[in-house]
Amino acid sequence: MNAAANPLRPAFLALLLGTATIVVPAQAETIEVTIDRLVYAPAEIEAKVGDEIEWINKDALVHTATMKGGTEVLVPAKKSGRLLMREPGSFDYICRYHPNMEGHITVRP
Ligand SMILES: [Cu+2]
Repeated sequence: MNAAANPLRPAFLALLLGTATIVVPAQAETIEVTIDRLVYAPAEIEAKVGDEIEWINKDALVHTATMKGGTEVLVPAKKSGRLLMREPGSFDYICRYHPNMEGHITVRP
């Protein structure tokens, strides 16, 4: 029997939970965009600052998500690429190699 240790346990758990609450910030999300046959789907997405966008490339071709203004994510064939959205704004992007591929991200504060 370990009766002496039991009264300490709830306090220990409360301490752990309290710590977790401090460490975990506002919940950030990962928003997935599939690339299939040279199309971003969905083409229009909304995110919050701190969210990540993940492009999942189902094609056997390299694609990119290239924002006007410079930021570029390389999305290799059959792989994925991620981008952390650090600022609010409205961003158009295209694929560097297939400029008729177009997508849009709205990032809210
Ligand atoms: Cu492409």
